[in-house]
Amino acid sequence: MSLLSNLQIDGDRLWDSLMEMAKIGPGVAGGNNRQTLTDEDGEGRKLFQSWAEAAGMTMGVDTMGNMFFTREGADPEALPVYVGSHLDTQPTGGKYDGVLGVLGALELVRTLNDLNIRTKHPIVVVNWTNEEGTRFAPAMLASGVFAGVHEEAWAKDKVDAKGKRFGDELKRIGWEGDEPVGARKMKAFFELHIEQGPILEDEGIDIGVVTHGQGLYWLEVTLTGKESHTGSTPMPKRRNAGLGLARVTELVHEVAMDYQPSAVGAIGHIDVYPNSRNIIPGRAVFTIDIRSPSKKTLDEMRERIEDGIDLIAEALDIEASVDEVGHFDPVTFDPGCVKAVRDAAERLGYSHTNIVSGAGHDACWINRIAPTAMVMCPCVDGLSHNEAEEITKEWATAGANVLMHAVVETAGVVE
Ligand code: HGY
Ligand code: MN
Ligand code: MN
Repeated sequence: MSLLSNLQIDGDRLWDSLMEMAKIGPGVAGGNNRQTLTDEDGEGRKLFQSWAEAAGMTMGVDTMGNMFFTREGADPEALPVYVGSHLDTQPTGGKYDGVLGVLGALELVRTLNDLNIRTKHPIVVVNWTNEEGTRFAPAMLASGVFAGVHEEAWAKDKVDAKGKRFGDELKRIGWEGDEPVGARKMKAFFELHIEQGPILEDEGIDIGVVTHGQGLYWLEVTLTGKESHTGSTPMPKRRNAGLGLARVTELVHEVAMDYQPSAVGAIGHIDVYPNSRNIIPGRAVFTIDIRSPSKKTLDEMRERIEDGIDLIAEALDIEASVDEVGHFDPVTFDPGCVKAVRDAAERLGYSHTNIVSGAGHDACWINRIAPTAMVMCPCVDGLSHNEAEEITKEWATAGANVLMHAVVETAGVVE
């Protein structure tokens, strides 16, 4: 690698691409609302395709809309090194969550082109469909199908809040490809992502070497009571699903607090019916999001919460049902790929530390079928899933440099 020890990406070009992509599906407060399979997602895909093809790569799209751009290697038979992330955003998302990983991968190819560097293994840049899981649950849906965790038909039947079906929306925006999903084989997969937490910035560290990812459950709860008049229904006669929601919200928080410092728990998605000022809520539908780096803790939390929901339902004379709508166990990334990331950070002189990913990523599923690792860069105040999400050009550049070195190291340079 001595030949390439000072190999560096063009940070200005990466930053310009990030700002260009951020113009598509703007939010209302400076971030993005480019939710999966919307017209804005389709537009972002087209822009990314134009850039990737301008960088001499050829596109393949699978039946889940996952986009793959190949930069040929000297040995076409050699398994490619895949690198990428996701372009879809939360409804009040930032400009960098996922996008930095896709455009950082594009930038490394642009840099190799500039310097006429050939690798032995091909390099494939990826945009995974529906990483966020906000419009169609669960998160990391298309990478999950690719990794054989979900059935394609099951995924395509997922519907959004308006009853629109994933498969129909994918067709509607014109991004249902013909490649069988999961047919592609990988030598390795690397993903660059913002930390989405405060550790790197607080400790003044440039690079997170992601050794593990915490596990997650998404539990959709339906509490059914009885609509009735908020004025004339005596308190003892109420069957208040809204009160049940409040108590479960507190329960989730308390259980998570019992497993500090690492466990987390919250309820982010909430629908209350009929949501009228003077009707006692008859139904509450909401999703519990609990996570922990320990499978034992995660399962214990789930059990305690489900038992607690039963007690709350009984006390309030309401019915409760719990559906698992998302789950993955804690992930240990490939030591060889993790070492390539750490060696790259060292070679480039960046401060770095091992870190466990708090958020889920496509890499968590791909890790099941190919050696995988992630690179993280800091984000301002650790904030993400908020339109105010911010990073610096220096952080983006450092992350993309480490990503490039790890990928090139793994793909092998042809002298
Ligand atoms: O939920 C997650 O961790 C990811 O942002 N989809
Ligand atoms: Mn993400
Ligand atoms: Mn996200």
